[in-house]
Amino acid sequence: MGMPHRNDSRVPIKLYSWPTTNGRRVHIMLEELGWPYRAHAVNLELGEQRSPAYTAINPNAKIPSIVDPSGPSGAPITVFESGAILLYLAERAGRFLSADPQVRHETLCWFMFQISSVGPALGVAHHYRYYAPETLPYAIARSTKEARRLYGVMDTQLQRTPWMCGNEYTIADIAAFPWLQRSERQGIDWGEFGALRDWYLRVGQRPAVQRGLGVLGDCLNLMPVPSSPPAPTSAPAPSPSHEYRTLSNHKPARP
Ligand SMILES: N[C@@H](CCC(=O)N[C@@H](CS)C(=O)NCC(=O)O)C(=O)O
Repeated sequence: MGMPHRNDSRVPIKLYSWPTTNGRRVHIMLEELGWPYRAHAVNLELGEQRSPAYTAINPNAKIPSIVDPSGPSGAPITVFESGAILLYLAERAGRFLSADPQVRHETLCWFMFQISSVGPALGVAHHYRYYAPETLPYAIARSTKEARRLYGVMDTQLQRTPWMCGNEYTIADIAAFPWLQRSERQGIDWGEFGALRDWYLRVGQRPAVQRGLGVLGDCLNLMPVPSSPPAPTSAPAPSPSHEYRTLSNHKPARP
């Protein structure tokens, strides 16, 4: 039996996130669904992801997470890991993942490829090329080679199909898009990947994707720049009045 669809569109989902690649996967999905949600900023620059209040939601101390007050059994459910969240929302909505068993499993191959290969590998290239405090030629060469190989796998697929898996836009497309937004930090020349570039431009034109990219976007401008990176063990205690700063100027999606 499949997951019961979520019919109670009056109850907003709580989103705990920050405008990063993995966060944006979920921001885009929520905007695609058009369900009401409330976005709570977990300020990664201040180490809020390591606060006890947040690790009670996500024991892995990373964004994104959601709390759906109206879970499949009617009780609230907490879901963390961007892949698990996309799958949860797709199943609750009956959208962006076909119910046809053959198509569903073909789509899950491309979805899992995004979650387990593309995201982590592009993240590593991004790190060594952009954030590493020292230049490590071997790490840069190896991670860039793998990033280019993965772009090639996606480009070959998109020469055959309009979307990441077949004729429909699915969670495999949503999982991929935000990571490819950082191509310049991954050593990628889009000229080598024409079919993927066309797909990228098509996804980027979707109104829900554009709205998703704006979710919590003001955080990056409003946030105070800390003088030094937060120490791993000294996360700030959550404020007693509200555990997460909810941006007053963030407008939740329309139901
Ligand atoms: N596998 C996790 C990865 C999540 C992740 O790495 N999130 C990053 C932001 S994109 C994060 O929270 N970083 C903060 C930290 O590592 O302390 C997912 O897909 O949700």
